[in-house]
Parts: sequence; structure tokens; C-alpha cells
Amino acid sequence: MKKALITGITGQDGAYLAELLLDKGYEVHGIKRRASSFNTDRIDHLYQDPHERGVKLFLHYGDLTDATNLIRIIQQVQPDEIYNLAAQSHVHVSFETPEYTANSDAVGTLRILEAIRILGLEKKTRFYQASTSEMFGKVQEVPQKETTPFYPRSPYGAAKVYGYWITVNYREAYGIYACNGILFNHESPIRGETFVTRKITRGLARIKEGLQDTIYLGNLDSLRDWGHARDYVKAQWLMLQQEQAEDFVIATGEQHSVREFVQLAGTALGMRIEWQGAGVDEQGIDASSGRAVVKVDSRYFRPTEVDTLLGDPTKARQKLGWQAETSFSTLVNEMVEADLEAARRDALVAREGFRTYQRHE
Ligand code: NDP
Ligand code: GDR
Repeated sequence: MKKALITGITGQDGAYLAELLLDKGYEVHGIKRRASSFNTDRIDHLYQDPHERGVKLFLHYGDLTDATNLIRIIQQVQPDEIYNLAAQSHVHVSFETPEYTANSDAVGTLRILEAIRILGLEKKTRFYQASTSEMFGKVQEVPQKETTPFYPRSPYGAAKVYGYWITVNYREAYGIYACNGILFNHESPIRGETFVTRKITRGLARIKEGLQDTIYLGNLDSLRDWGHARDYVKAQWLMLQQEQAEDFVIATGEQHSVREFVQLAGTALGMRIEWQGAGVDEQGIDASSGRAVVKVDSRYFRPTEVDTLLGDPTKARQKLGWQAETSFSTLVNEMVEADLEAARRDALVAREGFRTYQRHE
């Protein structure tokens, strides 16, 4: 039985990957951070009571900023595969916490690679680094592929560029099977609530259910290549199953604007959103109610923006046999459906109290 260690198991990708690896018969170990409130919502359905027999999922307290802790966990687990998914992953937040972002996202990657080396696991443990299309930043070539030069536009992007190159360096210097997945944006119903896609589907669903009036967004013109996290974790696993470690772009090859995302999510909720005004005065009006459901707030603009990203996943298709399975509209509809169900639950509790809600359950 193979053993995998996932950093960032409590995040969106960690949850999908843990599910995939458990299905494949792996023993899965995950690193979670100590928090003052529960932070395991996304993996609670996978939790197994450690007192039972045949347990396949184990959680360890840890942090990418704590080298001795990482060395101890890796020594204990002796993993065949490490998936380094943990990161301060919010681009806008990285402008507020640049040093912490560098510590966890850049030096954190180095700490794991060093742990592999210190423990003499260079020939045993394969390493996956969660690299990102944000490294392309101010794009030098369209579409972006494995050979496109990097030009990061945020402390997050810059930290991830370090993570990318230190992974390449440890592969070349010490023969570690280490690879970078350069993943373009991928979303799902369990996407963090402050990333733009989830903010839109959750916000519009709550407007639909009368729980709020408006959502406030930043740059509506931004263009992204959005896929589904469920598809993308399959590529992460495939990258560690090859004969040779290589780096791969993972993307759909299709691009949409934030404005289009709003439009499609609105349509799925029976709203017809029309745009009025321009710049910070632009509004999205729901034509059926006449209400402004989307407003622009300059606080959501970034000091430096990545205007456009579009990936070329040809290498992944040819060498890994991977391609995105979920269409853009299926992704949006799936997210809207999940958020609408949650909003209906919240609205029922708000309207009729918890007892009525329990009767409906
Ligand atoms: P999330 O933000 O959903 O999850 C991040 C995970 O990292 C969480 O489990 C979080 O813990 C954990 N974490 C954060 N800081 C630390 C730390 N210092 N020590 C240990 N754990 C930490 O991200 P995603 O699942 O969306 O992304 C996974 C990885 O892929 C990230 O590295 C991200 O940068 C990268 N990526 C993501 C893309 C996307 O579109 N989703 C695209 C390309 C790359 P907690 O739950 O406690 O906050
Ligand atoms: P991104 O994702 O920065 O691409 O990073 P995000 O969803 O935060 O932003 C996408 C684009 O939408 C614009 N935008 C807004 N963004 C947020 N968060 N909130 C808003 O209100 C808003 N309005 C407009 C942004 O300016 C941006 O252009 C994600 C993360 O998952 C990274 O970890 C990952 O590496 C990259 O995707 C690939």
C-alpha cells in the first residue's frame, strides 16, 4: 500500500486529492494547522476514527513555517509521495502579508525538499509542488505553456516562482523525483468563499434567497482559464506516476471574463444581468427585479493585476493522457446549485427558526 502525505489537506485541492488517493487504496496522511475553530469541514466526510481498525486517513498538526515539525512528520510517515498543496493562496491577501506568504509558499517548499534530503529519502519519496499560472503574471506569450517566461505580479506569484525553481533545482542537484504542476485557476463548490468565482455564486444565491442585496467586486474585465478542481487533482496524481519527473501546465485552454462568470451564474439563478455605467461606477442590474445586484468597489482592485491567463495543456494531454472533463457552464452550474441549496437552508432558518429547519431535514 502506497503512503501519501498531503500538506494543505484542509483546502479545496487537499480535500479532492485525499478522496482520490483513498479511492486508489493509498494510506493518506495530511498536515493540518492548529486553529481556534474547526478547519476540517472539507474533509470531515473522509474522517475515520483513529480508534477503529483499518484506518487509512491520518491527520498531523503542522505548519510549513516549522521545519522541525515537517522533518518529524516526514520521518514518521516515510511517504512514497508528498503533495505540497499548503500555501497562503490568496493573491490579494499576499499584498497585505507578503513576508508570511514568502515564508510559507517559498521557504515552506524548500523546508520540505530539505527534509527529504536530510532524511535520506531522495530515492524513495516523490514530490509534487503546487505551482501556478500566477507565475506567468504579465504574460509574455499567449497561450502560456511550460516554456513561457515568468513575470509574477504579486508577492504570492513571486513566492511561487521561488517554489518552482527550488523544486527544479532539487530534482537536478539531488535526483529527487520532484515536479511542478503549473495549474491554472480551478474552482468547485468547496472553493474558498473569497475567491471571485465562489464569491459570485454564493453572493448571487444569497441575493436570490433574500439574504443580502448586493455583491461588491473588483476588476470585472479580468480574464481567466477556469477548470474544475476534481479534474485537476487527477493531473497532480498522474504527474507522480511517470517514469521521469517533469513539469506540466494544467488548464482547459478556454478563457472567460469575471463579467461572463457573473452573467452565467445569474442566468442559472433566473436573473438577467445587464451592465450599466463604467469603471468603479459599473453596476450589474437584474433586469427582472430592476435591482443592482453587482457593484464595483475599488478596494478589490490589486496594486498590480494579472489581466489575462490562458493555458495550453497540450503537453499534459500528450504525456499524461490528461484533459479537463468539466465544461465552464457545468462548473458554474454545479457551484450555483450547491450555493443555492446552502442559501435556502440559511433562509429557512432565518425565516422560521431552527425547529422548522429540523423538520425539513
Ligand atoms: P486553499 O487556500 O483552499 O488551501 C490552502 C491549504 O493550505 C489549506 O489547507 C490551508 O490550511 C493550508 N495552509 C495555508 N498556510 C499554511 C501553512 N503555513 N502551513 C500549513 N498549511 C497551510 O488552496 P487550494 O486548495 O485552492 O490550492 C492548493 C494549492 O495549489 C495552493 O498551494 C495554491 O497556491 C495552489 N494553486 C491553486 C490554484 C487554484 O486555482 N485553486 C491554481 C494554482 C495553484 P487552512 O485550511 O488551515 O487555512
Ligand atoms: P486569482 O483568483 O487571483 O486568479 O488566484 P481570484 O478568484 O482571487 O481572482 C481572479 C480574478 O478576479 C478578479 N476579481 C476579484 N477577485 C477576488 N478575489 N475578489 C473580488 O471581489 C474580485 N473582483 C474581481 C481578480 O482581480 C482576479 O483578476 C487564484 C488562486 O487560487 C491562486 O492561489 C492560484 O494560484 C491562481 O488562482 C491560479
